[in-house]
This record gives sequence, structure tokens and C-alpha cells, in this order.
Amino acid sequence: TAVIHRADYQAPAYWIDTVELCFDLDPAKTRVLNRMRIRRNPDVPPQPLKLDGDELNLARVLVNGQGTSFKMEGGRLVLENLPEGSEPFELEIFTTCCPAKNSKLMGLYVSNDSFFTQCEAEGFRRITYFLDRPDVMASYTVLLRADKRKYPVLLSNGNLVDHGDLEDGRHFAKWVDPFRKPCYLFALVAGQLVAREQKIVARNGKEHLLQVFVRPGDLDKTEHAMNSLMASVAWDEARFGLPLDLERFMIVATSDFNMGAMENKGLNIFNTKYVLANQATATDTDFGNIESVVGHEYFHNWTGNRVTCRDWFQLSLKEGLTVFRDQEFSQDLAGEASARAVKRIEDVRVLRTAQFPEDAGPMAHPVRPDQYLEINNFYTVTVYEKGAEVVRMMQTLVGREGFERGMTLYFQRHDGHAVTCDDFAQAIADANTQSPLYEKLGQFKRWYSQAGTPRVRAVPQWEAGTGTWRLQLSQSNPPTPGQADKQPQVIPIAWGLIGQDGRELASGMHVLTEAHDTLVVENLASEPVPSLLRGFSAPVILDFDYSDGQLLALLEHDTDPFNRWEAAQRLAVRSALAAIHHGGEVTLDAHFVEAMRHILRHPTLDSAFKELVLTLPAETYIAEQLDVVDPQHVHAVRESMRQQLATALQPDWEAAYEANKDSGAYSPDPVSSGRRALAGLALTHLCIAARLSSDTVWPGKAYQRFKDASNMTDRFNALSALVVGGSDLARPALQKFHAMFKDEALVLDKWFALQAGAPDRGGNVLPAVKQLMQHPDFNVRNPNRARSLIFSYCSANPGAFHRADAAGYVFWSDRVMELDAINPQVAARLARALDRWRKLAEPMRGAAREAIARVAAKPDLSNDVREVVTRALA
Ligand code: HT7
Ligand code: ZN
Repeated sequence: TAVIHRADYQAPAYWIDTVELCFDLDPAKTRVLNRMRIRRNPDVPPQPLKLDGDELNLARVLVNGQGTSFKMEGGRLVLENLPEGSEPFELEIFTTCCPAKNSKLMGLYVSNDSFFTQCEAEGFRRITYFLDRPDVMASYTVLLRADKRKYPVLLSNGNLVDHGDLEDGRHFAKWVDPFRKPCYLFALVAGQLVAREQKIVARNGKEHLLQVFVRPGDLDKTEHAMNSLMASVAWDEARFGLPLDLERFMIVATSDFNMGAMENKGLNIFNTKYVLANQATATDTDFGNIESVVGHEYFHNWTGNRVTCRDWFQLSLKEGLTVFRDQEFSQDLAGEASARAVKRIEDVRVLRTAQFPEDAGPMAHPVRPDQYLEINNFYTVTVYEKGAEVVRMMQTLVGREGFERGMTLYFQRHDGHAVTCDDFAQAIADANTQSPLYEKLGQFKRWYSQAGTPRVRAVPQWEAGTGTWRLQLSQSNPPTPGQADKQPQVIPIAWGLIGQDGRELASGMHVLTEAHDTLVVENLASEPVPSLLRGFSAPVILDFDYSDGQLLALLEHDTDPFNRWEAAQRLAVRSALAAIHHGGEVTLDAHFVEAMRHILRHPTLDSAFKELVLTLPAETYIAEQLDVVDPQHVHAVRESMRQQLATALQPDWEAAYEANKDSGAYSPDPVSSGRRALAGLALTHLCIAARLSSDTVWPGKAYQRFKDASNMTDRFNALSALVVGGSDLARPALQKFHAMFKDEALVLDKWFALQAGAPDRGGNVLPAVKQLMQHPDFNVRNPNRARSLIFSYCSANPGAFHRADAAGYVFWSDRVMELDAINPQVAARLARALDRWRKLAEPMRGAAREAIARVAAKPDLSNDVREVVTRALA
């Protein structure tokens, strides 16, 4: 298969106006009758109709009811003798497929005896022959027929217009979607499912039915998803004036799913991980993720479905914008400014630990990529999270109201159409002609076209005589694959100045557009400490040579909570880098330890914020600051820092634990979940300290808490504290945990993940992972389970994975190849675990390259994995 280029976009040669699909559902052989009304696109020179198809068995093709000649061309069905002229014609195609054997989970597949579909990005062609591209929008009528006892629930997009019984114990349901849509938004579900239902009345008085479908037995885990859905409907109406446009909105959960969820029109299909929760089985993080994923998919109804993408290069048009919207939603629901800041810090942490490395590695690509071999490889943190930052910068540049005006204009212009990232940026700018976005739009759009993380260097100059403070700013962006030279970007820098007494002296927004620029502030009494890039106002790396004293001052006084946290992160990274560069032991600076104590003891700061400040930067984040990385050394240094914080602050951790351990009747709200998070962090440190002093009291307390906990967050945090602290009680606790939750798939995922992510002690994690692969509950074909064991080891446990004996890499290459034969999308995600191999110190570097080459040499690789390993070796 050839590389596809954005520049080669051409409008489709035909339009498909209506689609009537009739399914006879059978796991071994599902029959699909597809009747379409098609017409030539008059703007394109006449050419044959080429319909995409994949793993289909073709039985019949009729044009206007008559047999016709056709040929196959690389999986495509090519029709040359079609009626001439602009009149529509009817094309009927009859195919069969085998959902039971569909392990790729794209197209129509079976999971737990139910049928599900996944069509984004190119799965519809695995259901029927079609113009499988997002700019072909059609009206769908869907007739589903199936055995009534086995598949009592039959769902598709839109409204149920008819249903009834058929002969031989079968029944049918007919669905009509009132909105035109691209085929990637098509969905069907059939199976034994039950629903939590909720009627809601919109602002205009219209009634809607919300339904959350799950397997019988899971209904008690659907309340939070339903609450999140109701909150999402209300939020989109209140913040953006965007109403629910369907009588019925359905969510269905499946335990076999490649990603988090899918926004099919009116029929969202979700990974169970992002639907099912109750206090006994789900952690606060799970509750938070459900809220944001339910919001995300719901918000796609406008940003993605009503206005969709012209082609897949425009993916961030819907994904970046919708991530931005779900982030705003979660912040708005969090309420108070401090809780909003916590959410912002969490989002930035994802960006910096996952997207920055992507932008610096072999898979680096612009938010709007220029080429791909396999589009599934471009559902990335760059398209999603960096894309969201680009939208956030637009809001920063035009203001919140201006952004809402821009959104209104965007829908006025483009509702019902398939458009581009340019169209979006143009609408936001055109609604704000007085803004820097409008003035600099062409340059701003480099955020869409240039890959790489820009670096902003800021150098201060203080002129005591005149009280003038200058900040010399310069920006640069390193080369990325295919892009050697970069042009300056538009970088909004929110700033503030803190005086000697800790008070804020001035603040503002500087929009950096040139390669070099100077910010000047006059009439200052003494040299200030700058707080730069407040709230992380742009997705850049900021270099400023802060002294330790300045960082401590920011940690203590900054009015911007993001930069308070950032100051602690900088201090911690600095200690880690010093230890790594000098090859020796880390000795934490006494001032840093005191500052941490001060935060931990602080009478008014939120527990959630304290937990973030006291959590050391991730190993991958520390590794990104280095040119050559020995992941085991990074791990050892971070562990040593954690041990020092554990022992030096022991009484403070005890006090924090006692003050936060009881969070009252369970509720996943920010205040009580923050208390649980801090209690959990404290317990981990107390178990670490106990190991160092051979104390058994705290592991005993952790074990007791593990047993007595009334919610999964406390229980899992206690279990994790025992595992991380290396306590002898970890083993019996893990066994007990398994016995308690052996029937809860999502909890077992946590059980596998905790063991695969455990700190390595003498190379013990890999053998444990290999043994767990033999566990009766392990199933490599289930993506959640594969991720919980294999990914947790290869992608989330660098200290254990990057072994000098290369055994981790051999394991990785075996798993990539094994998974590729089952599910290429999942395999390709795993393949990315070695993206940053070039930075590794020897002997890991050579061993990693060998492992990648081993995968690349396999002859029958999927496009998905081939693209990842080829780029890695390029
Ligand atoms: N838009 C959805 C993307 C998605 C997906 C893509 C490829 C393969 C499987 C998939 N499942 C869902 C998810 C979202 O961003 O909302
Ligand atoms: Zn999305």
C-alpha cells in the first residue's frame, strides 16, 4: 500500500445520497444488502466508480435492478459501465462477512455474544462496499434482522421507526437517521443488553430519551455514566448554545474495543472502561475519565458529526476541538479555581509526558499531518492533545466570549458539511477581527503545519537605576522528520511578576510572534521574579535560568497555581538531572525538602493540589531532558529521591495521612477525591520509608486499609503502596484482591497492570509478566487485558523494561508480532514503546534497534506496524 498525501486530496467522483442497509445478523455469516442512490459529482471529470472494500465476500451487484459488469482492483470494487449524465442511479450490493472471526475489531464484530461495529476511520468498508471517506455524507435507513432470543436488542443510528417479529424466532428493527452523515459514524449493536434510561427536557421544552446499554448484571455501574451524559447535554447547551438534536441518545458498552469510545451518531459505543463504575470497583481516576470520555463523545455530536472532516488529515478539526471541549467541561464541573487548576495540571502532564516525546521522536507529525501509510496510526497525542492546545491558544487570543462567537460562526458556515482545519481557524478569526488571531492568522496556522515542540528562551535584564525589567525572548523549533527548517510561531505567553515581598507587581499577556522579541516592564522598585507561561498558555518548552531561590519564591507565592506546581517540578527535575549527570547519589536540597514539607503541612491548600506538587516528575519526563538516557539509572535516581522525601518527611506524611484518610461517604467530587489521592500518596511514602527502616507498622496499616476500604480508590491505593513499598504483605494482598474481584474484568485489568508496572527489584518484573501471560485470566485478544499487562510493562515501566540483557526488547518484539496477527491497531500502539530508542545509552540502544529490525524483517506485517517500525529505523 502506498503512502497517502494530504496534497493529493480530490473531491469524490460520485455522491451517495441515500443508503438502505439490510443486515441478517449471524456470527459466522452475516448478510448485508446495501442499496444506494448515487449520482456523479458534476465538478469532477467522468471516471469509474471505485468502492472501498476489505475482507468482504461479494455475491451480487445490480445497477438500477440490472446485473452489471465489474472488476476488482486491490480490494476495490470498480464499476465502469454506469449510466451517464447527472441523474441518480440505484446501486445494490449484496455481500457477506464473518463477524465471529473479526479479531481486528474494525467493521462488524462479535464480543461476548453481541454484535458491535467500529467504523472510524476505515471500518465501514469491512461491512459493505462504499466510498469510505468522510466527505461523502448520506442519509441512512437500517433494517436489522436477528434471532430474537440471542439478540433481543437491535440498535442503530437515529430513530426506531418499526420493529416486530419474523418467522423462525427472528425479529427485526428499522432505524432511520434524520441526519446525513459520513459512513464512519454508522453503527449497529445487537445482543442481550439492558439499559438505564433517563428522560430529560431541553431548554426549548423538547423531551429526549437517554439510554446507557450494558450487559445484564452491570446496571449498578451505570449511574455515573448517565449523570455524566446529563451534565454533558446541559453543559453544551449552556456554554456553546448547542442542543441535543435527536429524540434518543444511546451509549452502549463493550469490553472488546480498540480505543476509548466512538461517537457514532446517536449511538455511541464505549469501551466498558469508560462506562462502568461504582465505588466498589472503580477508582476516582476511573470516575473522572468516564466523565470526560462521556463528555468527549457527546460533544462530538456537534464538533465532528454535524460538522465533520473533509479528509482524515483534518482529524484534529474534530479531535483537537473536542478534547478542548471535554477539558473545559471537566474544568467547569470541577467548579472552584483551585480544582480547575488541578485539572489543567493533569492535562499538561499528559501533554508533556506523552506528546512532547512524540514530537521529538520518529513519529513526529504536525497537528494536521501531511502523509500517512495507515490513518489509524494518527490517532495520536499530537492530533488530540496538542490539537486541543492549539484551540486553547485561539481562545486565549480572542477571549472566552470571542471564542464562543467564533464557534457560532463556525456552525453558521459549516453545519452539515465536511470541512478543514483552515475553515475552523478562519471562522474563529473572522468572528474576532480586532484580535491578534485575526491579525496573525496565517502565521498562527503554523501550529497546524509545523511539527515539533517550540522552545522559548527567556533571558531577563534588570536595570536597577531606572527600575526597568526586560525579558529577551527567542523562539526556535528543532527539525522533525521531513521538516528541517521551521518558521516562528504565534506563542501567547501569560506572565506575572512577583516582588521581593511575594506580592504580584504586574501581569499580562505577551504574544510572541518573532524569532526574537523583548518584553519591557517599567517603574519597578526592585528586581522581580517572573512567572512565565502561566496556566501553560502555549505548548512550548520554556527555558529560563531560574535560581533555586526564585523557584522557591514562586512555589510559595505565585498567584498562578499552575506555575506554583511547575516551580516544584523544575526543582525536582533539577535535582534529578544533577544526580544523573554526576553519576552519583542524589541528595535532595534541604530547601527543597523544607518547601515540600511546607506544602504538605499547608493549612489552606487543597489536598489534590498538594498531591500533584508532592508527586515527582515522571521518569519519561526526566528522560526527555537528557540527550542520552539510561532508563534504569533515571529510575534509580527518581526512586532515591522518593525515598528521601519518604524518610525526611515521615512525620508530615503521617500527619497528611491521618488528616486525609477519611473522606466520608463516597463521592468522586474533586475535594474528596483529592483527599483520597493525598492519603494514598502518603501511604505509599510511609511504606517506602518502612522498607528502609524495616518497620512493619505502616505496611500493617496499609494491609488493614486494603482489607477494610469501602471504596476501590482507597483499596487500590493501599494495595499499590504495599507493592511499591516492596512489602512482604504485597503478595497475600494481591492474592486476596484477585479472589475478591475475579469476576470483575475491569478490576482484574488493574491487578495485571499493577504487577506489570511494579518497581523492578533485581529484574523481577519481566519474569512476573511472563508468568502472568500464562494466567487463566489473561487473554491477549482482549485489548484491555493486553494493554493492562503488556503495555503496562513495555510502555509504562521504563526501569523494568529497558534491561541491559535486552530481554525486555525481545519480549516486546514477540508481543508486537503476536498481536499484529490478531489486531494490528493494538500491535502498532505497542510498537511505539521503542520510539525513543535512539536516545538510549548502550547497550540498550543497539539491542533496541535489533529488536525493531527483527519486527521490521517480518514479511507479512500490517501497514500499521510497518509504518511505525519503518519510521523508527529511518
Ligand atoms: N473518534 C473516535 C476514534 C476511534 C477510533 C479510531 C480508530 C480505531 C478505533 C477507534 N475507536 C474510536 C474516538 C474519539 O476520539 O472520540
Ligand atoms: Zn474524539
